[in-house]
Amino acid sequence: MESALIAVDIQNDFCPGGVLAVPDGDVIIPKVNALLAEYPFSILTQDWHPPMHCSFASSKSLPPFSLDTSATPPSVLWPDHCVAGTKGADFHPALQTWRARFVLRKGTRKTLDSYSAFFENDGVTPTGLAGLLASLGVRRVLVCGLATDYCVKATALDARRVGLDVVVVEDAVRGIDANSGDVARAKEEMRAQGCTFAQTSELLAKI
Ligand code: VGL
Ligand code: ZN
Repeated sequence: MESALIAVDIQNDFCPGGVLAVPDGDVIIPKVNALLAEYPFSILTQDWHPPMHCSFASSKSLPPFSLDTSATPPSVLWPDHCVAGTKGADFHPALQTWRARFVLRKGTRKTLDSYSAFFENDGVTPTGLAGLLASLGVRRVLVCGLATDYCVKATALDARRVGLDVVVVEDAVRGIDANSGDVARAKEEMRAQGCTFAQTSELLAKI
């Protein structure tokens, strides 16, 4: 069965030193590089927002990490992050981006965020990734990257929704865990929707 690797948002702003740093976000990079070296179908996603994006707390004059209750569904407001064309939006320099087949930018519209690599946050606007994978005969995706409780979860759940087998690479994801337990709950949700979990070493051994 054809498998594709999806490496979610391994960007400076989500790594230590970035404005929305995921604890130990950079620790996964050697594992992701090893997977990229072995899986010829690979997609890097890149959170890529215009200035004044709807997910930025500053755009709504609210504090970062507060809830935007005017959005449907209510959504977390973030510090300004991954602004298109800035250093924070670049991939982490240790990520071997040259190995990847595709780069998918998401969250590029000012008024609509996109956590998932498959659909924007309205749940219906496709990014095109499902069609791309279908046209390549890909039936299974391995999901790694940042952050477990947001974009990794959304990507894994939407992959299930479009009928793909999903393996979450457990040692190659890290989460924000803004409220303690978020990561554990995200894993439970993914498991409940039929995602399986594996370690990088198992996936490399199986090739
Ligand atoms: C993400 C928050 C805001 C992520 C992206 O990549 O998980 N989280 N934008
Ligand atoms: Zn974002």
